Amino acid sequence: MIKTLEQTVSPSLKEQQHPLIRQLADSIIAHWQRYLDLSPYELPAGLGYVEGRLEGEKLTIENRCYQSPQFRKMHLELAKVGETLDILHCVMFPKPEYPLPMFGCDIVAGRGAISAAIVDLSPTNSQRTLSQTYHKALCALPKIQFSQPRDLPQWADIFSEFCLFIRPHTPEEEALFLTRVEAFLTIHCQAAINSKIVSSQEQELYLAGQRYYCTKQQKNDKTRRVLEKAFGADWAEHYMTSVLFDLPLA
Ligand code: BLA
Repeated sequence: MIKTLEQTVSPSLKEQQHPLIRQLADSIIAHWQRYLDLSPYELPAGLGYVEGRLEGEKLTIENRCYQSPQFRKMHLELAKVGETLDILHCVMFPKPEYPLPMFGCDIVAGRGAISAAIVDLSPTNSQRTLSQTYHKALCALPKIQFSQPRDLPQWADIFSEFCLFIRPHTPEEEALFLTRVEAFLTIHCQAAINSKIVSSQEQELYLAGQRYYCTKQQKNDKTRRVLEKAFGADWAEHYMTSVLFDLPLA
């Protein structure tokens, strides 16, 4: 069964999420509102708020989506699988006119504890490197050690050297992760509003970089399996390619 409602449904899901997910969701929106000139972004019909249940537990998905002069799409998604899994997913897709990396963040909490927390500013240029501006700003952040770093899976060659992928072990580590995501967001929003349009030739390369990023993210079987269990394989494929990681049109 798949039920769809308007995107304007009250943000009730957030109240039921793991505290770090709640805080991060509020903080992401606050950063976007503070730095960027937001307008609404229409997701494909019926995909703003979704509930599904095929086998096992109910999956509820709530999406918020915006655009700005620099970003084609800024997507924040909260998902809940029964009482077992809370998920935050966020991606900022730059307009290919601007030489900007992809901001991506994912938090997965199972039965109260966070198993995966990842954030990155992932390069989209043809060398797959971050610009000087980003490099300098990210290098200047205080070094932090987390007790349980995690290894990236095989498909994940899209991430930068600054990618943080951990299992936060204590409330202190959760707070440090939140602070680091906020630093990435601030650096990214400030760089975006100062960035200049590139030549149409370069735009093609940045577009290709975004396509590569999305193609790789679509290979995340852990995300796909959660969606397939609740909605079936066809729906999961449609959702991964048209909402989570849609490829911008040429
Ligand atoms: C991992 N993502 C996961 C896991 C689940 C999901 C269940 C496994 C958790 C674990 O290994 O502890 C599920 N994530 C979802 C679902 C959605 C989602 C259902 O976003 C959306 C509805 N994933 C992203 C983004 C990044 C990302 C933007 O969506 C990175 C910027 C990364 N998620 C990511 C990575 C893993 C993961 C690297 C680990 C995958 C692995 O270890 O194989």
